[in-house]
Amino acid sequence: MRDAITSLIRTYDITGRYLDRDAIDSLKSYFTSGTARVAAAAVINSNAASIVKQAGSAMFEEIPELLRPGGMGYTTRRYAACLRDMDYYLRYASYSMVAGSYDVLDERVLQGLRELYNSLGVPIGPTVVGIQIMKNIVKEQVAAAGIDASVVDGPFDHMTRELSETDI
Ligand SMILES: CCC1=C(C)/C(=C/C2=NC(=C\c3[nH]c(/C=C4\NC(=O)[C@H](C)[C@H]4CC)c(C)c3CCC(=O)O)/C(CCC(=O)O)=C2C)NC1=O
Repeated sequence: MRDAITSLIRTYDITGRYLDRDAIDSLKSYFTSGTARVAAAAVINSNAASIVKQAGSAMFEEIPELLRPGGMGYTTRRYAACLRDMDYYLRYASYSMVAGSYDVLDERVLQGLRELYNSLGVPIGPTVVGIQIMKNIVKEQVAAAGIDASVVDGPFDHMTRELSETDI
């Protein structure tokens, strides 16, 4: 599992290069956005339970078929499993935001997730809707705390992109 800095150093070390202009620019942007990324993570941390609950309700409201017999939100067990998954997505998104890297998401969350959901019969489309709703709730709260909310997009959009990608 790597953060922005360890990834960068690894890339340069492999070819034995000093940190060039590009490297310095990306380090600068990592440090410049650092305060906002950490502050946004703190907002997530203090509101995680309500963010997950709110995003889950909004997703089920938008896609009510999920709650009908045969749907993947039907029965309290499935409903709870879904919210638990949403909680994973939120928590790992906060790690990724702080790390300035998607590596933690790729390694801990996304690897094999599509295959798993397919084998369980959990639909990907609604999951992506849920992740995007959660992103918007987080952005609102982060902006309301006076923090630059643009730091929130990356991890949620990365999960969405990776989940949506279809195999040939
Ligand atoms: C940290 C990495 C990690 C992830 C991501 C993870 C996901 C994960 N979600 C699961 C199940 C599940 N996930 C859902 C999710 C949903 N139902 C819906 O209607 C929605 C579309 C969606 C929520 C957004 C459901 C319903 C199940 C239970 C499926 C079943 O057993 O019938 C399972 C099967 C085992 C279990 O039920 O606990 C795993 C492993 N586990 C992990 O360790």
